[in-house]
Amino acid sequence: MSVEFCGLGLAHPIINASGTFDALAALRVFGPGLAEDFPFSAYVSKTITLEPKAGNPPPRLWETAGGMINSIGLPNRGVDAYLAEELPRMNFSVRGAEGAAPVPVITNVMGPDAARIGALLERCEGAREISAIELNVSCPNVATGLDIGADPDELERVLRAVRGLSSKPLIVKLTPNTADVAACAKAAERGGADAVSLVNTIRAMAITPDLQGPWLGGRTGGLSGPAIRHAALAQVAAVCAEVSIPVVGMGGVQTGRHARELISVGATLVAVGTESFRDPAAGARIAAEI
Ligand code: RRO
Repeated sequence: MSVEFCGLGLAHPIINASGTFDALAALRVFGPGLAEDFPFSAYVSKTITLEPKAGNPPPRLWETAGGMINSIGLPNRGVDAYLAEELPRMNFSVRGAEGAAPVPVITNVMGPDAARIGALLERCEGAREISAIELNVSCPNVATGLDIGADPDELERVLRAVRGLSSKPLIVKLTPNTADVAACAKAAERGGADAVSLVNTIRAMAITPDLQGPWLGGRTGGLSGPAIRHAALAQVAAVCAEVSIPVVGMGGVQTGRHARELISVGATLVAVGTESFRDPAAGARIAAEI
């Protein structure tokens, strides 16, 4: 079951999708038992930005057939508070069984341009608790307004500009909201990514019951859960066929069988997201089912 990923030795191939499992909240709610038997072999943080962000106005969630749409909008306290206050506690809370090494922490970051992404990487560089960086490129570019990760040329340019600023393994979290996700994955590889992860959520909208307009405060959001599993599988397979770096596959995984399907098309790791909202111990169950 153990797997080597970007130089990290992981106990099994199941990690969490960014933003779907809060290790500190889990410790508060479920007590030390969950921390001692952490469901994932590595812990991926919610996306962190350079400056604090309040997030989108409510409502932020819409439950739909076989999934949900979220429009959370990146609420976070900014990288400095994350490094000073959250990361040291997180490292403790995801510690494995008594005497075992802590589960590696992968910090997910996002910025609207190379300068701010570079600053995030520089800030994270000194934090020895961070084992790897996941760069979320589902972020509108300040210059073009298009998501950085949706345009292969722009993605490669940004990655080349920032890659040298971090010595940590760099995972690029690709967006599915693009014409050719495999072209974006290849651009990430050329730009210096050590791995890619996909899929993020698929852009979606919900309308209020009285048909007066969008339900979500952010107007649109991201669809996740079983509803997107087969779309995700197709994108993961397309990317695995084109890159030689490792791939983290995700999208609607609920069972060990679903995880094995992603592994069968070439994924090295599988991330569990929406299912953890239904069952916070889903990661451990899915790892056991594999
Ligand atoms: O915070 C969010 O609303 C959010 C982010 Br940054 C993301 O990458 N994917 C998602 O579904 N929601």
